[in-house]
Amino acid sequence: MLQNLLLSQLLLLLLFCHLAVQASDQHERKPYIVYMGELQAGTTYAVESHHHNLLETAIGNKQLARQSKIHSYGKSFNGFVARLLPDEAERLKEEDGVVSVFPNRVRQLHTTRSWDFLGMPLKVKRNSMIESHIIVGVLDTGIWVDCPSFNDTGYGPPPRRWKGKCVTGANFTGCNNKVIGANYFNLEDSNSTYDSMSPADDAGHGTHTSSTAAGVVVEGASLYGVGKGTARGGVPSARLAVYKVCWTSGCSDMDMLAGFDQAIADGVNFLSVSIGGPAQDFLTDPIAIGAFHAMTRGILTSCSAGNGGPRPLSVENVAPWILTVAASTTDRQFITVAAFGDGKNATGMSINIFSPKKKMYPLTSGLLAANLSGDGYGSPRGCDYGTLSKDKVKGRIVYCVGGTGTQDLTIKDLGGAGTIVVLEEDIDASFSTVIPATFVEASSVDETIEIYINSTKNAKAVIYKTTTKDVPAPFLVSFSSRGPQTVTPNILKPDLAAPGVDILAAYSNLASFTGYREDNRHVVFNILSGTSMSCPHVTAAAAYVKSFHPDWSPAAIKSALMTTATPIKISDNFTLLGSGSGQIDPVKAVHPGLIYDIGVDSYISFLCKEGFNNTNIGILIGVKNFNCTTIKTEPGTDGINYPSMHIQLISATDRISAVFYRTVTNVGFGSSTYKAKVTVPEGLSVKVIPDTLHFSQLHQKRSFKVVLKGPPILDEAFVKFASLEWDDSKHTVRSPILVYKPMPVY
Ligand SMILES: *[C@@H]1O[C@H](CO)[C@@H](O)[C@H](O)[C@H]1NC(C)=O
Ligand SMILES: *[C@@H]1O[C@H](CO)[C@@H](O)[C@H](O)[C@H]1NC(C)=O
Ligand SMILES: *[C@@H]1O[C@H](CO)[C@@H](O)[C@H](O)[C@H]1NC(C)=O
Ligand SMILES: *[C@@H]1O[C@H](CO)[C@@H](O)[C@H](O)[C@H]1NC(C)=O
Ligand SMILES: *[C@@H]1O[C@H](CO)[C@@H](O)[C@H](O)[C@H]1NC(C)=O
Ligand SMILES: *[C@@H]1O[C@H](CO)[C@@H](O)[C@H](O)[C@H]1NC(C)=O
Ligand SMILES: *[C@@H]1O[C@H](CO)[C@@H](O)[C@H](O)[C@H]1NC(C)=O
Ligand SMILES: *[C@@H]1O[C@H](CO)[C@@H](O)[C@H](O)[C@H]1NC(C)=O
Ligand SMILES: CC(=O)N[C@H]1CO[C@H](CO)[C@@H](O)[C@@H]1O
Repeated sequence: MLQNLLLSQLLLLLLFCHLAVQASDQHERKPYIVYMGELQAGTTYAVESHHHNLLETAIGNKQLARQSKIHSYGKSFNGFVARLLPDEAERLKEEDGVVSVFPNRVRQLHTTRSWDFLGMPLKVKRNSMIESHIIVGVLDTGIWVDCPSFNDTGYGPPPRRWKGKCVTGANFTGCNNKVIGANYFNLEDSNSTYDSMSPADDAGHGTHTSSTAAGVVVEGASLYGVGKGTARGGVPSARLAVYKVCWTSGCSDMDMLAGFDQAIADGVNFLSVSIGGPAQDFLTDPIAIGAFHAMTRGILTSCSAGNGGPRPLSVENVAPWILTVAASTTDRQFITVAAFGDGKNATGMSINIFSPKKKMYPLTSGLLAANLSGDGYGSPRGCDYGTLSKDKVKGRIVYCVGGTGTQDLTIKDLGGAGTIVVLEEDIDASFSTVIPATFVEASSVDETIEIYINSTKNAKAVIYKTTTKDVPAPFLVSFSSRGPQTVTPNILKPDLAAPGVDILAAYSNLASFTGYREDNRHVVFNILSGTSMSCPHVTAAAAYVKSFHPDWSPAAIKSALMTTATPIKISDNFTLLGSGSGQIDPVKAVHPGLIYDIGVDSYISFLCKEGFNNTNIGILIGVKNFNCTTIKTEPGTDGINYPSMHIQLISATDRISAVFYRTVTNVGFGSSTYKAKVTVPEGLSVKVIPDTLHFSQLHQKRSFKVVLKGPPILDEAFVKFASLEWDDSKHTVRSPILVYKPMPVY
């Protein structure tokens, strides 16, 4: 209240002493996004002047209104960005045609063998002609075109449909027939010295994700000999269009929306977005908004689920029209062995490209190397920054217990020769280190190492270069974000999982190998982990499915990937809340048998049921006087025809009672009969009515319902999971069924 008063006073001042106040006032203004839904047909020319009029009304001054506007969207949806005071933003919310007004926020990136692991060998059956007409759009940090993964030898000109541009600039000289488009959006004009004002990839992230999706086949790729193999994207014939929306400062909402606006208009078929922020209401979430408009134009958007795991409630990018991707492990682990002077060994994880130059190095521990007059916070045992004494570390390998997991940087600073770090948590991904280093799980070492270090002035150790080891897979990796989601609780998110651990792919020559500025090593390929890496795998898998079924809707492709996925092994009660339908199987997804299709109208009726009002939905879809009561849902479905089934109980003592209405479309053989098979845990009843579906021809639809009943979930577990499989002996169409009981709040 007080703030409002103050602001309206400011506004009054503004009217009277215009010039004097303007400068400081402009400084107070922050960028807001004014989102205005679908473009009205035939009004494109008037969009900008309409934005100016709205701004003038809200700000009350024509000149200031013009100065305040940063950008008009209007290629694929309507809206603009302007510097506003909070009360001006409030006023704009009330204007006709405005869906939402929200402050610009900055989001973060969700930082090859993976394709063989997914059952897609190099010689997999392809529709290369059609594949080469598919354009994969990537919203990320840009691209480094001049690397082997984007060599366009043998590629014809871009598909005729392509309307995009190749914008050149700092460190970016042009595109080719592989990377057919490149653009960048930096609306706030953050002129950081670390950012190239062009589509050039200063960070390496965008080059990595782009090449994972659609890089060409490169033999003998490796990172300093580690992880040697053939690097390739999932759809090597497809084209790439990159939209740089992430900068040193992060990825801002307004830049991302500009990327979506452009990419949709340019004619991409898929969008891959390895970026996220806290899940929020769809109408103020730029990724949900962008992906919605993409969906209405037949473009499927895949997004990373986030790296907030294993914490529950951490899943991001949860809109039902988005394909939300978790990260799973592959069957190859990068391990780094340390050997001690007493003959013992410890095996940890890291990507250590350094080969030892000596047989052994002097060894000490954080405790022994503590700087007693140090002023650093934290513990010397964990080798926390500022707690160690330089002269006791120099030239030595330091043994650290606990701490931040970034000890290699600290020890390098102090002139150390390496570090062996023991961590309490599960370690299931490897990260590049700036000096020889390995991260060991506490459970795999004992006190004898510390006793050895204490027992002699001549303690020694060596850290070997990283090697690979075959391991069982897939598992859900610990960092991958988990549900339950809170925005639309009855839709299971993430949708599925794909490899996101230790992925070898192309890298930018502008970025340092470890991403640290002090590091001046550059690599052509790099190994990265994150749901950022799993997202482009799914984008490519979707493009692969489309190359066999060019007419399928985004939801049909998504359904095919979900119902053919391999369930992830349940390792705890949150596995399903973190991996959805399971790990993608792209080859199987080409022949799903049945699909759960969802048309634009179904999404709209879903929004109606979720309580979005007629006015806002009308603007969103560009229909005047829209009324939810007029929208037809798929016959036989009530709500959204989602390929997974999920409810969250309101309270812990609720009985389980739910009905899911679904409709499947036959895309397998003309005449077929599918039988329902359910797997049910104790204390849950699942009835499928009818439990047999007869099809006499292709594209026929059949509806059924799934009735869930059960007593309250009284034990400690907060989930009950079942599954439904429609089986015609040639296809298995699988949906997870998950009931979640709210966790007790302590
Ligand atoms: C691209 O690939 C072709 C054929 O494999 C090769 O001859 C050429 O040297 C490559 N170009 C670059 C820039 O690597
Ligand atoms: C950004 O910085 C560069 C180099 O310092 C300068 O040439 C350019 O004009 C700056 N751009 C803006 C918009 O300030
Ligand atoms: C320790 O690891 C090194 C390198 O892998 C190996 O050569 C050595 O035999 C191992 N020693 C023991 C005791 O396992
Ligand atoms: C110990 O810490 C103090 C305070 O930060 C610092 O001045 C001193 O140089 C450190 N000593 C060594 C040997 O690193
Ligand atoms: C090793 O020595 C340090 C420093 O004196 C001591 O704090 C630690 O408890 C010792 N560790 C073992 C296992 O004896
Ligand atoms: C799920 O939680 C219950 C109760 O805490 C426990 O008994 C069960 O083992 C858990 N399931 C898994 C797979 O961890
Ligand atoms: C729809 O919701 C917006 C706010 O989200 C509100 O301003 C508007 O008055 C509502 N319209 C109707 C018809 O309820
Ligand atoms: C929507 O349609 C229903 C049924 O026709 C009608 O009762 C209701 O008043 C309409 N709502 C609006 C906002 O026009
Ligand atoms: C790798 C590379 O080409 N970097 C260039 C980027 O642009 C700066 C400034 O023009 C050059 O100094 C770098 O060599």
